[in-house]
Amino acid sequence: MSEGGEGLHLVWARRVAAALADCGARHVVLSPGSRSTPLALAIAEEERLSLSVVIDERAAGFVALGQARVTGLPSVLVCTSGSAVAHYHPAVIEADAAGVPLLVLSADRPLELQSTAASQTIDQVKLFGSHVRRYVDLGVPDEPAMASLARMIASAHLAALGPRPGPVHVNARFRKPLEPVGEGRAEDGGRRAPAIFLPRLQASDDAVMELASRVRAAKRVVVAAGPAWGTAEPARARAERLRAAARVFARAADAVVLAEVTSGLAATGSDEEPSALGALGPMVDCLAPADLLVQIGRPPVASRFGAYASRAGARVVVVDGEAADPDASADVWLVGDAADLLGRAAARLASLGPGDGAQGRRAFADSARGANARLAEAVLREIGGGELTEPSLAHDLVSRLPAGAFFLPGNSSPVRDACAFGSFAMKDITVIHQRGAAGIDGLFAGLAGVRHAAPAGSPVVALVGDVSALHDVGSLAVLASAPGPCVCVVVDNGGGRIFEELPVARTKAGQAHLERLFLTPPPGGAVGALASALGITFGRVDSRRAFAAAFEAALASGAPAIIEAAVTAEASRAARARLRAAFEAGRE
Ligand SMILES: Cc1ncc(C[n+]2csc(CCOP(=O)(O)OP(=O)(O)O)c2C)c(N)n1
Ligand SMILES: [Mg+2]
Repeated sequence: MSEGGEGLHLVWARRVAAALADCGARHVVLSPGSRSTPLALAIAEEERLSLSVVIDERAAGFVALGQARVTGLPSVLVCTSGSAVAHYHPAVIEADAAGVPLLVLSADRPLELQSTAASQTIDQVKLFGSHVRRYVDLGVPDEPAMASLARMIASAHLAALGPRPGPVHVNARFRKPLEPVGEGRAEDGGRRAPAIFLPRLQASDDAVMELASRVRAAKRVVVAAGPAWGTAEPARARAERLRAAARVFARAADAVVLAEVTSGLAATGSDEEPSALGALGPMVDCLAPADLLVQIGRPPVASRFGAYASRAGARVVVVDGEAADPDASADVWLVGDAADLLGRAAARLASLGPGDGAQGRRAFADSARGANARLAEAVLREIGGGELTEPSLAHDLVSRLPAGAFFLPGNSSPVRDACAFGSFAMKDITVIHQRGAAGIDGLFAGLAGVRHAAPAGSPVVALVGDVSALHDVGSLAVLASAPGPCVCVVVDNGGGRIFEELPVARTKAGQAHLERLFLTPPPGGAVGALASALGITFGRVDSRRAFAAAFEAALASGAPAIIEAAVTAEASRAARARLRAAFEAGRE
């Protein structure tokens, strides 16, 4: 028998591919290599798996993240042995922190080649340390183990899905020859992977009662929704479920729902809304402290949220990811799916009656509705005019998103601006964010991944900073081949302007070194030249009108496009100051 057994590698790899598909995996992102040959061939043959090929494993990792964020299913990453695997690490870290399912399937050498100076051979065992939910070593293909192979894959897939979704590392070893030998002659004595039915993390009746009782006694109830956790459920369905439950709860509790864009909960705040659905950041400056603050999702992005939360009478954190309580100020952790908990608490409130605080809550909700309307008006007024600034850009972009679109606000200022100035314009859109580890990395790749997994007719749009764009130029080739309407708006504001807001920028040393050490303004024209070279439509705009025209044209083109929006830091600063003053004036 040859080193690998005749045909055994391919039969083994086919069993892996079939098991992945049986478990429900849909997307595979493969980076080329030799050691992964059996896996590559088997996956290409498996018709139930949709395969993308991405050369750079770092980009591939973020493509898979984008896909998984849309589908709620682990996307599968396949690569060769050696440093290739390590390039997945940033995406694995983000998946871990955000709770996004991901399955890394790395090819490896057999154990006897470890520490022998064999080429492309490194120690891949538990390479991602505590950042993965589980490490599984499949060993080398082996006929007696074939019967257990599908089960091993199913267990890994299950660990990626829950109880808390996240990354899993499966290491698959192969001996040479890697190419098919005597194809198909080895017996596939394997079994199919089991079908998996997942539970939903349900809060206990005690937790539901605790929330309902606290609401009944409170006079000012606020639900603050920060970035949504990753999920083993399609992003759109999950957001709809949460939105519906929050509405029912808000109506039953007369609660004020402060939802930032990243929560998936933000909505129009129209008259039909029974609750005051408002932009979290500006609103916290307008509201009296809550008696009862219920936080769902991750800690909100708005920097002023912490101060508002610290004044709350009681703070309840709904734990359906990690216990999101970084400043250790929560009084209660209610563990369970947020939508389930809010929906059941609303039903409990209906049966118990509104309690002593009902009148106060109604008055508070009315005043919040008024404040929200005034803030929305202030945004429209102060953002007005033709000047393209960071606030007007974020607002215009969110307003122009077609219903059904997927939107990715990049980290640093874009996500903050989208939350502060875009929340007033939210419609039926699905927001995908990268707030797990809040990296500025992989945003072009993530956008391409969302494009792969989103329905063909749904436009996909991102807003990213200029430094973030330069950080991920390696992924432009991936973006270039993304199928369908896919628009990335890059904010050219002369570098990482968020650093100007940090205390260091107000120190003498910080000022002396601000540009070189922090702002790092990217070379003008670089992203445009690279994008054009790769066949991505590129345009640069410097007014609101030009942005509107370029954006509509890019959406209509049905192909990947980058729009560079030139804004000056001064004009954006002035716009922010005007808006802040208007918000102050809008307080009661
Ligand atoms: C991978 C990674 N590296 C570095 C950082 C630190 N960082 C945070 S914001 C930022 C600058 C971002 O600049 P840009 O994308 O232009 O956004 P702006 O601040 O101008 O809104 C950097 C380098 C990070 N968050 N992630
Ligand atoms: Mg910038």
